[in-house]
Amino acid sequence: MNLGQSRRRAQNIIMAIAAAFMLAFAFQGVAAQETATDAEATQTSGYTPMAPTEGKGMPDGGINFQDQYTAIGKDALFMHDAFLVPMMAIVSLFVLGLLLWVVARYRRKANPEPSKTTHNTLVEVVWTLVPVLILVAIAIPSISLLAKQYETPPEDAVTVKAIGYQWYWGYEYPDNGGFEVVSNMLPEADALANGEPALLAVDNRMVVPANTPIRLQTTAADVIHAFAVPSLWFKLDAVPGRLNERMVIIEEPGVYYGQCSELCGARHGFMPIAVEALPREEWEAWVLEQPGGVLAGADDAAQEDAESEADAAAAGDAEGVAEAQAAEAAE
Ligand SMILES: [Cu+2]
Repeated sequence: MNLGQSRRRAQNIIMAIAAAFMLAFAFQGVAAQETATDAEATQTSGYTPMAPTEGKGMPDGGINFQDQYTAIGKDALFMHDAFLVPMMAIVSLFVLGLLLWVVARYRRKANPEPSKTTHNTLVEVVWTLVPVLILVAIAIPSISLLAKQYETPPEDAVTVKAIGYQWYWGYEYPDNGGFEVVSNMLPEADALANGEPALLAVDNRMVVPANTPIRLQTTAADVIHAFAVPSLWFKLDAVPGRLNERMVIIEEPGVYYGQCSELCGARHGFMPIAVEALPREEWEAWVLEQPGGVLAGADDAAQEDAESEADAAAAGDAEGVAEAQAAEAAE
């Protein structure tokens, strides 16, 4: 073999390797494209994330509370706006007025001979009784409001378990097949491109039915987090090894944003919450699209079918088994 031949052979080998690489890359490209179209297909097959309404369920830049979308939230906001704030304002202005009056009326120039009076029964009774009555007037509605927040959800409530992780949320649906939705914050550019508020938008939302009692449970996998959505009027600690629970009924469909509200580590500020409330039928369709997602009622019926089938089989009743199977097929 001379020098020219071996050089040509080396060139051929290099060409062959290059061609193999190019082929491999081309196949990979095709495969990637296929998965992309798969993902698009599942996206367009039903559920598409709802576009948020400007100013609804998100901060609006004001100093007041956000508008409320639960009955308890509306009650509490009414109590704050119509009762507590006016009461605070009246008491503060009254005390300020008294102070100014004392400063002006009893200054040394206007009142050179100070009175030696130390007791006045009427004044003492009034300044004891009036604050007591004010506190009682505040206590009655606040205790009933507090009690409402601890109401037990009905048995057919939809259970959603929010689990805090460092630093994202997981939403488990134990009554609907037990699937878990993992929810991470969207980068700012993606959020703005979607028309969503930055630092609040997430890739996968907690999707729930509107106008339905939700049994909201919170827990955490690592450290203490807190699950809070201001426009739904709740903040619930998520503590490892503990299950906190409350009922939430969202009165209208929409997207409601919140944030982790317990300092939980370096990325505490980057684990937002987005709750999407859908009409009941749309929520059910969303559940069925999830991996292993079933409707709670359907699950019970299937279980009953299986039980009656097993009962019939145990009794050695072939007709009964056939009947149970036929009933199941009819469903
Ligand atoms: Cu957290």
